[in-house]
Amino acid sequence: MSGKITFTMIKPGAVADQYTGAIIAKITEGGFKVKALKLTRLTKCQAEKFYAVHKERPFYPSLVESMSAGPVVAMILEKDNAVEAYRSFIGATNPADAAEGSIRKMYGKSIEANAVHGSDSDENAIIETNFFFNQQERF
Ligand code: FUP
Repeated sequence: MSGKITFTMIKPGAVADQYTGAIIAKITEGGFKVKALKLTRLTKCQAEKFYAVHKERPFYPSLVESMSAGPVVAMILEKDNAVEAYRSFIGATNPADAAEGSIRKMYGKSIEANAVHGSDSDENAIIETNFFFNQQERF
């Protein structure tokens, strides 16, 4: 049985480009309910931890740099089968390959600056929500 919760982050590039409002509107129109939300900034050390699974990859240093370059909007989203539903909603990792009308196609600039993060499993959704939110910040 798939979980009802996923974690997303509007990445620094999209926040800097003032896409926050449009992206949140699209997410809610897509039937995802916002259960927690904050504007915050990852330290370099937090970005390294968040993307630790990619630490041997050539793009890791640049990814860590860009993810800690400015504020992000972190959210917990609720929907049936949330992880899979949200990943399909935001589109492929590379905006160039993402479906027309998807968030990454509309607001992503490159595979690294791809507008939003979405958890890739129920297990990671729990880890990632705990990374950003305490119980009092969830509704
Ligand atoms: P996704 O789950 O769609 O976010 O994609 P991945 O887990 O494959 O990638 C994690 C992050 O690494 C994404 F933010 C995109 C970034 N990335 C690059 O910057 N370069 C690459 O070649 C692949 C991924």
